[in-house]
Amino acid sequence: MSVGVGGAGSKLASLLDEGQATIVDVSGVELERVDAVSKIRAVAHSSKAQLKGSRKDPQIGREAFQSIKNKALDLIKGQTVFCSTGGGTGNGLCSVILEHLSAIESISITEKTMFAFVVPYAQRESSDFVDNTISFLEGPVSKAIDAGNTGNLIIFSNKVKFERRIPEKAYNNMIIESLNHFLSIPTKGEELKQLDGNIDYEDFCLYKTKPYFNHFCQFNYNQDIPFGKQLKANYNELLLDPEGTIEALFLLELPNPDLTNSFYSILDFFSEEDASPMYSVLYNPNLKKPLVTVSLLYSRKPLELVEDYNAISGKHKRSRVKKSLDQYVTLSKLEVDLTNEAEKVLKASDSENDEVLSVLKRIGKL
Ligand SMILES: Nc1nc2c(ncn2[C@@H]2O[C@H](COP(=O)(O)OP(=O)(O)OP(=O)(O)O)[C@@H](O)[C@H]2O)c(=O)[nH]1
Ligand SMILES: [Mg+2]
Repeated sequence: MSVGVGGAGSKLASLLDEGQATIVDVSGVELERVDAVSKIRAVAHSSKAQLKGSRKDPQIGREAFQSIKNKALDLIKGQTVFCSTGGGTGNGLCSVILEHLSAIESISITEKTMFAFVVPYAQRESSDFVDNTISFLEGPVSKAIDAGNTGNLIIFSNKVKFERRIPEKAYNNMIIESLNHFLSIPTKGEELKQLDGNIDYEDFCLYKTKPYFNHFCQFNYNQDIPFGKQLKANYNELLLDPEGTIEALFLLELPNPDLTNSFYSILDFFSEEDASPMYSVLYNPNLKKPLVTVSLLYSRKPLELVEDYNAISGKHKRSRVKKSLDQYVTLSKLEVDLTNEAEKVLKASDSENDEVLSVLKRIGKL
């Protein structure tokens, strides 16, 4: 069973569990809108928040956590938690949850929680969403990775939603469909005839408890083309790209049992990557072409994680640099590469305007 926290989190959890999820929100209005077996209202100090939620302020979500502390920490054990990183409620409540998990000495495997986050697309969404996301990734998420007390962490991005103008409901369906490709791996093993390898429920559950980022994707596998090339071309566009695989698993479904040895070239690929995967090869007579479902577990340091996120929000950062330049100098007098120079400094540091200013001073433009 999954747990949805905040607006986006609640909708996604409800969709995955077909209305059987538990949802948590400070806004009573948002709780009413979503189907769930259990609805938990976290109480914020201000009455405005009870009506309108945290209004993009994670501090309000953090404060509201106190009212559900014991319930929430119990509820998430062994479950999947969904939240967006941009708003105030999901971000605030999940920040405290992650911090609590990070402070625990160790957590038993059956109590590990998998997290699925939705990050905003900075080129279209508000800069508050972006700033909240960066603090969330740099802070609570990074701490949780270091502590190793979570299960897999999955980062969905709203990039494709905005770029292709996909309605929210349809996009949420895409997210859940893609997640189900991964989650249904052990079920398929029970339904279809096994040809080679095996991933049973225990193996799969253990895999989900590893404290790494999980990138999964599914595509038709052509054994005449190198597997690595196909994998890269078919990375899941709803997720941040993976980096440096630590562990992996794959399920290969074949329309024809004669093709069984085709999985060896997938194993070759992973052995070159130094990650020996768990795998399962099944006969699926309903398919026309071989279908492979792959999951890659990888780790990121805080800075790299934010860089991954910034890679999908480059233009936004650039426009922020431009804004600070506009504020302090007359752009017409500047040389073109000034923005680049300022950007380099921005990349290497956290603070913004002061650094930009000091660079401008250094190169004699102020
Ligand atoms: N994919 C997807 N993204 C959503 C959905 N609802 C909101 N978002 C995104 O989530 C971010 C906003 O977070 P919400 O989940 O609405 O906020 P919240 O956690 O309820 O917090 P507050 O409303 O500020 O109290 C933005 O980046 C939105 O684009 C949804 O149904 N699907
Ligand atoms: Mg909300």
